[in-house]
Amino acid sequence: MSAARRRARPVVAAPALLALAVLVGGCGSDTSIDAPFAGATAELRADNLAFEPAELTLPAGVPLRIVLDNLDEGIPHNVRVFQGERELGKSQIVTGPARTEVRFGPLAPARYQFTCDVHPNMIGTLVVTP
Ligand SMILES: [Cu+2]
Repeated sequence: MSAARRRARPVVAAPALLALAVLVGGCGSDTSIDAPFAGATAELRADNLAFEPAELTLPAGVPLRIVLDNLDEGIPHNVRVFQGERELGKSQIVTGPARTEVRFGPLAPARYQFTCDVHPNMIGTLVVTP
């Protein structure tokens, strides 16, 4: 009886370990840029400690994505999208040259902001149009 219980334990534990491995793998990788995306994408560069362009335009009512191309060699950047105090999404911090992305939305037409968590002086405006 007790032997059967002991054998049963790993069977119970295995799915939990597998789920954990998938979770950790998903957080650590940044392969989602190449994954299919049904929505609108804006391309953004981090160049010489500034966002280029400083203003992005995306449409309302669809899933949104900003792909950040960090051109600053050896310098970490990311992009975080927010409206007032509300964070709408943020990418991983990547050290250039490297790319990352943030997916968020859909959003209502308005002006939103984006920044870099490493360099709060890097700021930009996202205009979501009707
Ligand atoms: Cu930065």
